[in-house]
Amino acid sequence: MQGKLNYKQKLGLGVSSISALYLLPTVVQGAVQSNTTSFTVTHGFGTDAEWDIDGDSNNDFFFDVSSSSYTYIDLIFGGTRNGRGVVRANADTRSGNIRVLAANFSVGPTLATGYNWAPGDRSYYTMIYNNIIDDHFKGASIGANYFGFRFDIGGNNHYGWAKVTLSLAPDTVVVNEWAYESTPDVCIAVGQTTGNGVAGCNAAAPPIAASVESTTLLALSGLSF
Ligand SMILES: [Ca+2]
Ligand SMILES: [Ca+2]
Repeated sequence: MQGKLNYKQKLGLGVSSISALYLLPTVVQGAVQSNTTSFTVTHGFGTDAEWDIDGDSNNDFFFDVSSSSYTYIDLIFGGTRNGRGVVRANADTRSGNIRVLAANFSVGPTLATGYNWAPGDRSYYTMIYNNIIDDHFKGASIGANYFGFRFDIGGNNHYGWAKVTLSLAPDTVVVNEWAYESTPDVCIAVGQTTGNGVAGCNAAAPPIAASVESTTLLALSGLSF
């Protein structure tokens, strides 16, 4: 009797253990976390909006809408918020630039050649200004645009992407969806909503590498012969 009970207990433990194993890759090792809870920021209605990317009640970015007669919608990070930057191109020399990214662009600690992290060196990053898409939002157009971001969780950088849809008059930014890697310092591909990111993916091989001459890659990797 005691043995049967133990056996059942063991069976129970076995099932629990198997369930735990299935959960482990998500909980312990981390994975891409996606969110499709869209929200709308529109000028004319005074709709400032905080953006808590990971839902930990610590705000990460902030969409600031002007309350004056001229219109703007700015993305703000840093300060008391946990946002730590957005991806821009090296060619974007103006402070406060954001660069629209193509699908599968790899967002991580290091970026593809020609890109860098826009630090919190400016208090605001303008997306729309007075019924035009602002020159700071490089490559953006009316409709859907993707950008890369990083933010802090517990003292570590996490990487992600967001899809925003822009429209004008009334100036509007709809944050359609976003995703981030729950493991610090792990890359995520723009548009990726499931699976695991790849640690060190950018340092090893940025997505654009396939079109780069191998000799260039060797040079970029610092190898010499
Ligand atoms: Ca947060
Ligand atoms: Ca405001």
